[in-house]
Amino acid sequence: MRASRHAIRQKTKVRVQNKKSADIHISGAEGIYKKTDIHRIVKKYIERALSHPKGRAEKIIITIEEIKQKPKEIPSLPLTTLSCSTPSEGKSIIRQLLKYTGVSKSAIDTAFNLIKKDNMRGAAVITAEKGDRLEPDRERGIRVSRLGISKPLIKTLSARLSRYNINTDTVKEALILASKVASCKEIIAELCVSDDPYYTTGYIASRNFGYLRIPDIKHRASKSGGRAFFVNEKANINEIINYLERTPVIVKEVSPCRGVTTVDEILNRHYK
Ligand code: PML
Repeated sequence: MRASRHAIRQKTKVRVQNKKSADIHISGAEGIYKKTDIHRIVKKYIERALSHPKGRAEKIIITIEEIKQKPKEIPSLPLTTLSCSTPSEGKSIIRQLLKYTGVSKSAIDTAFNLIKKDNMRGAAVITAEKGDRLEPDRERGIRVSRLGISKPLIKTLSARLSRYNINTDTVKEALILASKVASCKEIIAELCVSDDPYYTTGYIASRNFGYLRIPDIKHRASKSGGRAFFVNEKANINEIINYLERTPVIVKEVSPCRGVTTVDEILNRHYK
């Protein structure tokens, strides 16, 4: 589901480059479901688009596609929340962690500059060393699609997140998406800041340290946000796009979810 509203009507200051970018993204949702669940899920998606904190959607596009290929099965990334209380602390945590995964300062700067703007659509693909962007259509970016979690496991995940009071669709959907992204061999790490002005928790994720939530990564009411995938210098962008946008992937195992910890504890656990 993709829900949007027209920029001009909302009187929101956006950089209108062409007709396509005149729409403000309100909400997006994806999933792999059994046929019998379709009606329930479509209703849930429509309700979400019509009552979103970013505003009521004026256009809702729902695509339902039969998947013939057996989905690839992956585990979810282990989830932890980092102790962080200001955007500048969040940025410094991100720099520290990404440095350990081999992402250069210039690649991180490219990602922060993109996320700072409030008109980013899909994810950017950035090479970890030189900081070059690889997506063929920079305005559209990459849209991670065909992903889900098996029905019995959604209950397991909900129960684990409930222990830390974070059992929300936003956390579950972001974790499932990050788990698919991390299962792409060419991707070293992901950085995500929500474009929802009222959602100030972001994350960084990688196969090395899992899914690390970063509270207060941006100031409240800030419209900036976006996703960046850091990849090997010689990564094949077509293979990445084919995997992220078209290969069905389903979470078949839930990894541990932990409470709040510090960045030093993560670095000690994974890199010392
Ligand atoms: C989004 O807006 O969908 C991104 C949310 C990222 C963080 C989710 C979390 O709280 O873990």
